[in-house]
Amino acid sequence: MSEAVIEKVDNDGVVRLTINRPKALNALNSEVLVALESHLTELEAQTNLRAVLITGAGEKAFVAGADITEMRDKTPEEARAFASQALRTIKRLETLPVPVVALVNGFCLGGGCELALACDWAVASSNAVFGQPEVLLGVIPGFGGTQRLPRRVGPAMAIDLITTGRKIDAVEALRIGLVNRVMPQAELENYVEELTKQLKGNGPQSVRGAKQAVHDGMDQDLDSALALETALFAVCFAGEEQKEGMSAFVEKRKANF
Ligand code: DAK
Repeated sequence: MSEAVIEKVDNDGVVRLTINRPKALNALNSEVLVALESHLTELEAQTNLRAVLITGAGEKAFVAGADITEMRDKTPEEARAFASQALRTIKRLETLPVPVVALVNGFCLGGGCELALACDWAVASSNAVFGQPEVLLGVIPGFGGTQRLPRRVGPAMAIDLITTGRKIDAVEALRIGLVNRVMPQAELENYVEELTKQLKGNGPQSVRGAKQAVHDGMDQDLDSALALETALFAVCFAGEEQKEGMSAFVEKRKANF
């Protein structure tokens, strides 16, 4: 049997998904997108889920884009179906109820950058390279880049990157707010382990509620978003987590969530 295009490892509720096409620099083809969506369907139903990590196999690339070989001969209708599959999969990743962390361990181009943009965190190795080079191929970004990139880095920088197709290094990606952290490749795994430990130490329902408030609020006007925050804040007081967290503070001990 051939190797899985997505490898899944579950470490006590922290699930790591690895896109496993290193010979093609983990380019996203239909097989990868369908397999990824199927894993996400399982994860949506997983009650002990605490965080999801997504990365690319090998040391060279996170994801070097949508698969150009597969796309080359598509008709407009086939291209639309391909983009719809990708948009649906990426949206499901974005709306998982727990933090999603992209471990960007190398090239992060086109559809790869669009995948990282749907994650809550992007942690990059210092050799990572980012870009939306679609215009060099005679197309525009088709996996959400024209919409999520300006929301992340602002419209001026998004237009710059999308219309030139220029590649940027990890330091520039950090400066423009495309990624949260940059570090040497050898330190990436340790950092992410610490990050997930920190996330796991916090109240799981609070972390989910905080993610929901940020994500859902971003699509609303400020007053509606603040009302949403109030509602989600109040819900915290209906559960055990808030009792434990605040009691632990008063009793000068570490909370046990
Ligand atoms: N697709 C398919 N294969 C890829 C690939 C990709 N995106 N990127 C790399 N590969 C393959 C290479 O063809 C090569 O395969 P072999 O020749 O060994 O069989 C292997 O990976 C290693 O790559 P290189 O030999 O090129 O490695 P280098 O270190 O020399 O260069 C590179 C690395 C990342 C600079 C280079 O591979 C590169 O420029 N790759 C393409 C990057 C790119 O342009 N990405 C954006 C793709 S377009 C849509 C609209 C738009 C889109 C999608 C849908 N709709 C409306 C439907 C567009 C999305 C994109 O992401």
